[in-house]
Amino acid sequence: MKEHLLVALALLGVLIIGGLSLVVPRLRRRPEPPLPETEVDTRVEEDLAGPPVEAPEAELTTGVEVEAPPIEVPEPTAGRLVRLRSRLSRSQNAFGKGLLGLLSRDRLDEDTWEEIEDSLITADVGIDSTREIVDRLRERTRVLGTRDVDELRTLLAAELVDALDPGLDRSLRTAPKAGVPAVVLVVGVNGAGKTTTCGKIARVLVADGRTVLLGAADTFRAAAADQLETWGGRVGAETVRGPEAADPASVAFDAVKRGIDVGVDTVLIDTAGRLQNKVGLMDELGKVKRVVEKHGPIDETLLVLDATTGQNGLEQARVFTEAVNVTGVVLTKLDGTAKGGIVIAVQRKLGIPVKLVGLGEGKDDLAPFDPAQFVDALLGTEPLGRDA
Ligand SMILES: Nc1nc2c(ncn2[C@@H]2O[C@H](COP(=O)(O)OP(=O)(O)OP(=O)(O)O)[C@@H](O)[C@H]2O)c(=O)[nH]1
Ligand SMILES: [Mg+2]
Repeated sequence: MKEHLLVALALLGVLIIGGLSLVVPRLRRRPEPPLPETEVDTRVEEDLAGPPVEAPEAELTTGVEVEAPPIEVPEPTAGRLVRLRSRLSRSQNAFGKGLLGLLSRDRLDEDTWEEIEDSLITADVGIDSTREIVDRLRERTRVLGTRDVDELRTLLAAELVDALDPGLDRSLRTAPKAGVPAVVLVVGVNGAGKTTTCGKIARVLVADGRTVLLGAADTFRAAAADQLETWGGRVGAETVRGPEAADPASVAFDAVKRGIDVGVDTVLIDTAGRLQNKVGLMDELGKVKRVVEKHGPIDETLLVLDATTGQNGLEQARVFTEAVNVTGVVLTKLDGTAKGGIVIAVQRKLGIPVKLVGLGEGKDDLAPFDPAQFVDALLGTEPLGRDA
């Protein structure tokens, strides 16, 4: 009986140990499931974070601050308009020569004044501005009894400079305020030269010792962000971009946020110029503006206009001024048109100062606009002893 009891106890012991050996590992493994869960969570976050915008802080900061050897040092901006003068006068030569030829005629009769008017209109000065300029020139010529061709040229130059409103503030608001970067929004129709202009402005700022960040808010065209990044890369400026077809407003928002975080002086935002329709484009720009302004006001909104599109460009421009608060005009491709008078028409019609002019496809072919130097170049005359 006793033996039976011992055997039963032994069997019970084996059963208990066997049972425990099955249960304990499960109990031990129980804390494990959270691990794989955490791993999965992390991966999901990484997937969402996707774009390079979210790359580690240290790496990107380095990209902005350290000047690696291949980074270019753009040329200073002082005197650029003078340097690029030959470009301008090459395309304007006929215009300047024609005008001066007319002024040097023996008799300044009605026909001659009409011809002067015609050549100004042909140069895209616009009908209203042309009338004003010619009327005032006629009046001054009559009052002063001027016959000397040099004096006439000087009078004409003075009228053209006046028509360009030399008192307007043409400075670019690109300086940071209280440690917050200035934000510059660049808008315009497709092909006007927005991306190129963003790149050239970045170079100007870097040449002046500023730090710049570029925002690729043209998500309409896949190559647009690459194009901008190439410009930025040359001068060591970081480009914030979103995934393809991302919301432009959110890319612009991220760019400004990044600019604030890394402490650059200026954030330049490139936008798309083409959408399925004009209303869509304007809505999009309006949204970009509103969203960016969550960080604070936009300091400068530059409208890029292609000078070769002439008076048509003016109509397009008006639409932009209704969607965003344009503070300055960049007139590009002045090297490729004999219609430099468009500068006068643009300012007159839009009431917005032309701040910069594009004079070529080269990296530094962008100059601050100066009415007097511009008129000298337009007339193909020598600068009147002004500083570069
Ligand atoms: N000759 C000349 N060409 C220029 C000037 N500015 C820009 N371009 C050229 O114009 C073309 C269009 O320039 P982009 O900067 O790509 O124009 P965009 O407005 O960004 O165009 P989208 O992105 O398509 O809306 C390029 O081939 C530029 O090199 C200029 O001042 N002179
Ligand atoms: Mg572009």
